[in-house]
Amino acid sequence: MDIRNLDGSRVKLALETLHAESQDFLYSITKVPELPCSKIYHDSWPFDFLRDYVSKNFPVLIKGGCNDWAAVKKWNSEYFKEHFSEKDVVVTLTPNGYADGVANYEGQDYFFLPEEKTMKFGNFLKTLQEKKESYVTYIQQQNSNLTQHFSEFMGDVQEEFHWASKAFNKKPDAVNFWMGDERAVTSMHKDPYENIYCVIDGHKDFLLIPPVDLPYVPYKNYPVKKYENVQPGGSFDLESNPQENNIFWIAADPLNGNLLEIYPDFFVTARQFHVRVEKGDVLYLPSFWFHHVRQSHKCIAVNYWYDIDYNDPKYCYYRMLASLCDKDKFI
Ligand SMILES: O=C(O)CCC(=O)C(=O)O
Repeated sequence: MDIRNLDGSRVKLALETLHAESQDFLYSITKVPELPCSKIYHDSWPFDFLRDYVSKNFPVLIKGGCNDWAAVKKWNSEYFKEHFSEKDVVVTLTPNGYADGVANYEGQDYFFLPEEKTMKFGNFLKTLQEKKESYVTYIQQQNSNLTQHFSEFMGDVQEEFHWASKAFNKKPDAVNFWMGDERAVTSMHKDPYENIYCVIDGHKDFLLIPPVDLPYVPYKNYPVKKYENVQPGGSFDLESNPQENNIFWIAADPLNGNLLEIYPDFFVTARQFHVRVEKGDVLYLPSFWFHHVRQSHKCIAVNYWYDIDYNDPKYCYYRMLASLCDKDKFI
């Protein structure tokens, strides 16, 4: 058959085949596999990790994978308050916990960027302690803020995961520090990074959807707004001219059950994996997996982003899938 004569029913059949085959051979289990941390001390672990998880683009939870770090033993609000109260930190502020997410404003949905404010670490910790209504703070910059802005913390964690660097054959591009309010939600999205995510204190709840389920993940075009002067109690201003005017973002919010009727494919057909990452655990979150994240109050985490290999056939295949679903601008 000439590719130029492909019709819509052929595309539909192809997508159904992808769902069925991946159900039988990949996603018949509904739980992210868990391994004891003893695995990562074997010489063969970088190879096993590459073979069993990276090459299959499949997540894995390593229980206690960073338990031996000084950070896990030391870091919590009290420790930071005692030692780093006067340190300047960049904090994102929102009235509802949705930084980089969709929210309704005066009857219309917008993609909201958070306000970013530099404050003393001690004052940030106070916002978490006080937990004022409609005032949600989160340290969540993803610009390697741990190595750039918290370099004095680096002695308590590893600069890289040697087994991961060996498997990916590169050093991490970014190492990020996260700490925040339990009301802060990271909305569903995906990244072109291999992600090694470590919880230092508290826990994080990840909802994961594999990249092959892109056909069932709805996107919409949203006008962008940016919060300014967010105050306890709910008042805020909006920046008049955010840098971007529009953004394509995922329209389904897993926390909003009312959307079930509008997006049944997302809620019913897409394969959803729920995984709680507890203190000392390490999650391998493969590139392009959709993820939605919530956390316990004052949760602290560190993650390592390794750039993907663009010369990997999986990448080309995801691009093709995105074109098939008319979502190619989103990859
Ligand atoms: O921890 C979070 O809130 C979000 C983490 C995330 O989206 C990421 O590491 O890519």
